[in-house]
Formats: sequence, C-alpha cells, structure tokens
Amino acid sequence: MFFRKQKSWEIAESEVTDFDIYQNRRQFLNTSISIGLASAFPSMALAATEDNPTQLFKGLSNSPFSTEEEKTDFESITTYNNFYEFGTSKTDPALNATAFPDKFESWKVVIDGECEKPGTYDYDELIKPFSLEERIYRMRCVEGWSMVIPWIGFPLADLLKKAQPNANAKFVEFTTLYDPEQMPGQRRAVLDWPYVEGLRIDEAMNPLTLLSVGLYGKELLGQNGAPIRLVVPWKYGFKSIKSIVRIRFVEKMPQTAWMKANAREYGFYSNVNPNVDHPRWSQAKERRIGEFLKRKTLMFNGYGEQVADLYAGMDLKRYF
Ligand SMILES: Nc1nc2c(c(=O)[nH]1)N[C@H]1C(S)=C(S)[C@@H](COP(=O)(O)O)O[C@H]1N2
Ligand SMILES: [Mo]
Repeated sequence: MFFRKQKSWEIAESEVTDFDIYQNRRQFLNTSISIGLASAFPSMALAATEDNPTQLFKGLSNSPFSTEEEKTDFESITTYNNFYEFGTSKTDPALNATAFPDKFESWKVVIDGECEKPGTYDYDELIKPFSLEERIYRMRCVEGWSMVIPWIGFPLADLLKKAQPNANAKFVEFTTLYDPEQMPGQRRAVLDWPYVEGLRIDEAMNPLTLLSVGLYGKELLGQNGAPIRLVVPWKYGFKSIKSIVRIRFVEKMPQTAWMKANAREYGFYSNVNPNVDHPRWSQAKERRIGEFLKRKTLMFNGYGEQVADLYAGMDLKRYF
C-alpha cells in the first residue's frame, strides 16, 4: 500500500501540542467525572478508577532486569496510548478499547511455522506453564516520549523453546487480531492490517524480551494490548505489538506493518538509537511522560549491557 496522500499519522503535530491536548483532555475528563458526567465516558471512568486486582498477579517477584526509576502513573499508562486499531490519537484507545477483547477466555494464539511443536492455545493454556514476574521497563516511543511501566509477564523465550524452532527459524513474526467489528480503526486503511511485527530469532530469545499479560498488578486493559502483547524494551515502542493472535517462526525477515507503510522511516531493527535520527525529527532526546524537562535518549534505551552483543559488527545507521 503506497499512498501519495498524507496519512493521518504523518500529519505534522508537534509533540508538545500533542501532549498538551492530552493533558487538557485528561483535566476535562477528571472534572466531568467529579461532577457526575462520567456516564459520557463510561469506559474511561472504569479505566481510571476500577480496582481490579487479579489473584494470579498478586505478590509476583520483581525481576532483576527492572529499572529503579520512578514508575509512570497508571492513569497515563492507560490513557495515553498508541493502538491504531482503535484510532490514531493518543486518547482514542482508552475511549474505544477498554472493553476489548469481548471474549477474553476464548482468545486464541497460534504458534506455527518452522518448528517441531506448532499449536493453538487459548489464553489460559498459553500462560499456565510459565511463571509470571514483574518487570519494570522503560518504553521509548519513536515519537519522542517515554514511560516507565511495571509489566507483568514471562520471557518470550520460554514459550518459543516449548515450540522447538528448527534450523530454518531465523526470524519470528507476530500478528495482531484482525477484526474490524471490534477494532474500528481497521475499517480505514491507515496501515495494511493486520499489524505485523518481527524480531530476529536471537532478539526474540533474549531474556529481556517479554510477553506481557498485565501491568500494575492487573490484567492488561484493551488499550495496552489485552490479553497478551510483546514488550521489547530496547526498541522503539511500535515493535511491542499488541493483542497477538499468531507467532510464527520464519526463514525470511518479516515485512512489518510499519516497513510496508514507510520503509525509509521505519526499519526492521528499530533499536532505540539517539545517534540515528528519524528522517523527520531527532531521536536525541525524549520526554518522560509526567516530567517537564527532556532527557537524553540512551543507546538501546539503556539496555546496551544486555543487548549490544546482538549487533556486534553491524552498521546501525544502515540497519536502523
Ligand atoms: N497492534 C498494535 N500494536 C502496537 C501499536 C499499534 O498501533 N497496534 N502501537 C505501538 C506503539 S507506536 C507504541 S509506542 C506502543 C504503545 O504501548 P502502550 O500504549 O501500551 O504504552 O504499542 C505499540 N504496539
Ligand atoms: Mo510508538
């Protein structure tokens, strides 16, 4: 899909303006909730206030990979999102996705391709064999903002090993649900749906790479990629694909949704790299949501100790 027309996500909107719109919106929502207009935004009110601790997710051990930095507040993590299947503005997912998916228990994930033990699992079966932990990770969006999110999940490697990839498995491809009924954003050709992402097999097997099913002690809300999503903390946020229905071992490098949309701007690797600018803006700094001054963006988002070896000898300007 190659449009000459500007797409909605290309519309130049300064990051500050975007953040300010969000702040104002949030102020407005808080006010309307307090004066009893919450019914105009029922899902939003639910997301912000519902205390829904999940037994399964209580008292988990905190991973040694966790950052000690201050966590972004729950409200920001659940109301300032990118999830184009539910709209292209940051506030759309919280308005449209809180009740997603409608059938949580019957969510299925297919694991197939170049492996000895392919299979289809429902959500409970999929996560049962693995021990969940809390991982507090930095998340850096390609647009220039970042958050610190206390994820709950398990290493992707645990699941991949169970499927026994064969020698042809050089990459792993991930696919989001395609269901325009539930995902109104898919009714417009913003991206070539369904959203697809990919990792090289060694990146996928790296112990930092997480499959997440919750955050802040609760199951994921729709806007964060319920019921199961990827988290790859040393890469730009768009690699962390949400609401996964398929994990496939492949021999060739997958064509991701963002590469198809604009290969010049979005490469396969997409490692956080302050020295390689996006064609339309610098990647040297970022705004941590909730802070005023910008911070310097760190190479590999600060995870170089764990992942720099994966790219030894590679030209990271060419393989961006
Ligand atoms: N399926 C799907 N996954 C997605 C996206 C999306 O639009 N669709 N947006 C990505 C982007 S750009 C970012 S920054 C993160 C945001 O995750 P969060 O909203 O949970 O913070 O999700 C990523 N995963
Ligand atoms: Mo992003």
